[in-house]
Amino acid sequence: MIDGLTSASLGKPDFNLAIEQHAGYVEALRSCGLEIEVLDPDPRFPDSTFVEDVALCTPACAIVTNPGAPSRNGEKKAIGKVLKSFYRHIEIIESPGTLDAGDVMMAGNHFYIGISGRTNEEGAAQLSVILERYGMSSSHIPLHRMLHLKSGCSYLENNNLLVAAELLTHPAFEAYHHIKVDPAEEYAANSLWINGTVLVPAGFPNTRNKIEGEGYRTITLDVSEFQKLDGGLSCLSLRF
Ligand code: CIR
Repeated sequence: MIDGLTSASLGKPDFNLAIEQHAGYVEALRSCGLEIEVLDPDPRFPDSTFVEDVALCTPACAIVTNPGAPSRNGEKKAIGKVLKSFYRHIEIIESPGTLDAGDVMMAGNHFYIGISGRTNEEGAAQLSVILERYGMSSSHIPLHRMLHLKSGCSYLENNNLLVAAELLTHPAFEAYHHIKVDPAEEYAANSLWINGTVLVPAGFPNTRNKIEGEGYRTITLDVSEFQKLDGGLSCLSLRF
């Protein structure tokens, strides 16, 4: 992972510390009641720890994506095999469509799809058609500055949206109650709701306080080594 893609200017990750932080993440998910399957490392792909990007897991089907970064595209092969043991229906996004599932936020039966440097219009359109076939709806959100849609927002269920930066005033999210993330804490916009508890990255106390102020229990996790590669809490797992 020390060779992973990054725009963060935070230096190279410390591999051993990353392993420790990852173990803490797995433990936190487990403590929220999840059953965990930890995949083998794939040294061919330095960004493959960000497993969220290569598949979208919905209640009805899994969709293997077509990751937009050339160095990550090959990650999709291995995930298809893993998902076969969990899903009867597996769909795929095909070129020229590209899609990273970090650009997809699920809110009930509706999916928001960011159009980003990784996810193009064609990829988003393919995903919308697939979702519709399984009775789910979607809308597209063009992004200007963010790596992925979920770099700037997280749905915390109960109509609560944790939201930052360019998405704060986006009309698509008007109906949600906004929990606003300060510009200095933007990284914490990627927090993770699991069975009523919210996992929040360490070092962003205002955001954690705001989330707790809405009545959620939180778990704070240090994921500094993943932040160095632009990755957040949601990116490190597929949840279904
Ligand atoms: C990348 O640039 O693809 C990785 N270094 C970070 C991916 C983060 N994933 C996510 O936001 N879902």
